[in-house]
Amino acid sequence: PQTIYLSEYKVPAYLVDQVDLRFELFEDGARVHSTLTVRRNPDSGESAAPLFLHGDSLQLESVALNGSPLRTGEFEDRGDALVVPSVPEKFELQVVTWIEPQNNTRLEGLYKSSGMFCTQCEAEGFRCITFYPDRPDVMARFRTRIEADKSAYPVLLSNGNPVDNGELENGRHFVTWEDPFPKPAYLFALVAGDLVEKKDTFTTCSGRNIDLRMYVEPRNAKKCDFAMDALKRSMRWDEDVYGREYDLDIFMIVAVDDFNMGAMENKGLNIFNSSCVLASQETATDAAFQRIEAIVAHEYFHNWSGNRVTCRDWFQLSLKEGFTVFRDSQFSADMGSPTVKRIEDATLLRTAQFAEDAGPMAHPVRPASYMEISNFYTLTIYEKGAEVVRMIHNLLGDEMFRKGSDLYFQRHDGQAVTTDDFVRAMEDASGRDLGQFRLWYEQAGTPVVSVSDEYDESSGIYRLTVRQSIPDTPGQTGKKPQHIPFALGLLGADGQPLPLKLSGESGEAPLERVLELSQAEHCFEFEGLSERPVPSLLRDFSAPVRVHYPWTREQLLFLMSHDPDGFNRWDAGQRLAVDVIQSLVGAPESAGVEPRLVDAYRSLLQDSELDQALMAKMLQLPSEAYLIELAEQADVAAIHQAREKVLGYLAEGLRDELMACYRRNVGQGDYQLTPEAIARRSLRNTALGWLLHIGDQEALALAKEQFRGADNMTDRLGALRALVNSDFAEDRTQALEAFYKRFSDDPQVVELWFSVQASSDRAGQLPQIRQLLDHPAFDWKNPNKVRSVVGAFAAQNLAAFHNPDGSGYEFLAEQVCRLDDSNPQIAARLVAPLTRWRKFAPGYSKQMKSALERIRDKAELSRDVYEVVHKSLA
Ligand code: B3K
Ligand code: ZN
Repeated sequence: PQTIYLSEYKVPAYLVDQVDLRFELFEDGARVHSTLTVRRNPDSGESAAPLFLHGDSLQLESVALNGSPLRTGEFEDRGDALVVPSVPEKFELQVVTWIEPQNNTRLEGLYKSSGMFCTQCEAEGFRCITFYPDRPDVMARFRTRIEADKSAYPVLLSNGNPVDNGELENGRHFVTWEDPFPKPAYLFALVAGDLVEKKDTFTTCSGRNIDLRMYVEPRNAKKCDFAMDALKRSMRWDEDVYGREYDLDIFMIVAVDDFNMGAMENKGLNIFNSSCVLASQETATDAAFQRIEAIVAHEYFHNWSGNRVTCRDWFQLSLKEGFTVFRDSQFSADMGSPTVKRIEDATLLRTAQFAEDAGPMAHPVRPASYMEISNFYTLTIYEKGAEVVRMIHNLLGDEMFRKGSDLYFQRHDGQAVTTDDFVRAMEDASGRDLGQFRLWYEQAGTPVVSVSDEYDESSGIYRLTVRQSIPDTPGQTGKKPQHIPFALGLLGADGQPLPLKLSGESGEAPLERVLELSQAEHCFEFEGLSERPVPSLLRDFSAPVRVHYPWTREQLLFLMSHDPDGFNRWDAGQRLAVDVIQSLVGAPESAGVEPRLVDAYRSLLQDSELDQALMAKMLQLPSEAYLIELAEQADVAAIHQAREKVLGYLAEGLRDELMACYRRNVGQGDYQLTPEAIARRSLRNTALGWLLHIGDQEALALAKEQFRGADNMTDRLGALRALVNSDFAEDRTQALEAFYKRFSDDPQVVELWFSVQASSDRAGQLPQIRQLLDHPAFDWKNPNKVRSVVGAFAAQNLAAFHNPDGSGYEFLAEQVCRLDDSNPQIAARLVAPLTRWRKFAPGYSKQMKSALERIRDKAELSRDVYEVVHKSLA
């Protein structure tokens, strides 16, 4: 496959002003009539360039230019492109293609999902529908007429506003849609199906009434309310916080079962993976509700950050994704607990994005090259990209940042632009120089910030030396220092915050400050300190970096109970737990667990003043995945054992406190989704899980009771998970059977049922995983099912996946090869756990590598899998 380079970007030779589409949908295929109004791009130097249109898996039926059919020789059908060597300055091109949505298993372009037609065009799916300049800097107005059998497909949807409809012969009908906003083809969408309609309305800040619609299969009609409300909250929030009003008269959301990703922001017609939009108290966990709220908001926010202002090319993907993830994280923080949201975001970043940034697929937030763009919808583009925008926000402050975003939207409305344009708008609005800051977009790798300190009692000066370094990544060495906002505070022995007065400063000293790092090394001198302070570093995770400081366990225990920064309070607990677990990795069985850890968790459990949502987070031990990420040469079995040992020791030592915590937090009153109620459920289910982990009989009885009597999925699944991860084998089997029986007709709950087993080292050993693949509810064509078994096994059931005999790797290689033919995007994502082979102890890494080689040697590897496997082996 070919590599595409940012440095080779050229403006399009031709622009499209108008696209007229007519879809004839049938059971054995679809005919697509396209009329493009094209003109030569005045900004392109090439005057006699051929017209080049992308295509993929299309059967060309006819081409005409200004109404005259083109003859052989006047155009070239290259399979992946249609080329017309000679065209006038301005013209109309008519192209008719035939496609087979019913056989489309890649789920790109137009395909069928449980009997309905739907589309996914980002990034390059539109070329699977018709020949087109399928690049985001070509923006056109779309008019779309859909024709289909009326009884099978009563609902026909596309972007924009409906402008016409009517009856046709043979029981067919049509609807025509017109989207007044010019857009790139990746935002095109079409849906046809037998769907029920949920209606609502929203009045915008300027008083316009917007029709809100959700379209779902009839069996899901009762699962729409939460998403609809979340949509209205998002619309209001974007007006209040960013001054962004919705622009069409109608906004639609459709749920489909077969979808490669979470959801898609098509203009006016968002399409969602069912699991990211449908929810009810009985079937969705708290985590699912929160995910749905965040994704509904994310897709809605794209209407401005992505659709009105879009990307010039796919190297700029983080322009819309990083900014929109930042926006949705602000929204979620406002809707719930800001500290908990920050903890969750940082956990994902530190566990998964740092791992990506340290692996063979590491790339900058604005990559310089790619083979397959689908492989670049990554944690780096999304999550690190959001952190980069967050840092700009923190450097500029709320008000200047808002001025910058206003300028960005106003200056670039209707344009396809670059991350540099975004930064420039922020600079122009605020007057700040973000020159060095731009390196965050260009350099890959996670900066390491190493801090050392000394205190001079006689002068009262505390000296902090801060060094940054950025590790080499594939194709990038010798990196320059970056601009890092580094928030910190200093605590006195009594737990009080101390003033941060830099030498030579006058006036009142703040109790917290953001140091701006720009050089490889800085030395900061704080004066007027009568005691040696304990530093609280990188507060609220002010930059996506690794911080190294030689904290003692004493200091971590102190910060865990005294740091006024909630994030760092949690982080101190994590660092302490990591330190304790790491010291036991590979240690003899007789090695003891740090007793102060039990004491710390005991005070936590007894702290009635602590925010319960924070407490719930603080009780979670660092995950195996995070411990692996932190290790030099990960020995998975040893890490697993050490973590289990600590968990068992804590649960034994805190048995009574955990039982009390459970009883204190059992359900009272109605199911609510407030941070407090969510925290209570989290606390009781954590307590239950720990107690079952040590085989507590009383807890077993409570778990069974909760499992049977729960009025919501969080508690039912919490009890199920605790049972599944316990050694009560018989109760585990019974609960799994009962759960399946109860929910077998709900695909989303069945996915939960699959993943609870696949991610458990008790219920998810390889032979059991193979049985799940043979289960009648499993379906290779449905990405959610594949993710809930194969994905959960490889990413969450680490002890089983990394079985020292290599069977887990072999298994994954086998499934990747199987999926590569039907759905390359999903196959390429599943490879990820193997790509980190260099990170593991030799016994593991050798076998991981040979599993990768097995995939590499498969015949006719897709471009998606090819890129990931070859880069990982390089
Ligand atoms: N923009 C889409 C992602 C599409 C991915 C296509 N491979 C979802 C989102 O980020 O909102
Ligand atoms: Zn997005």
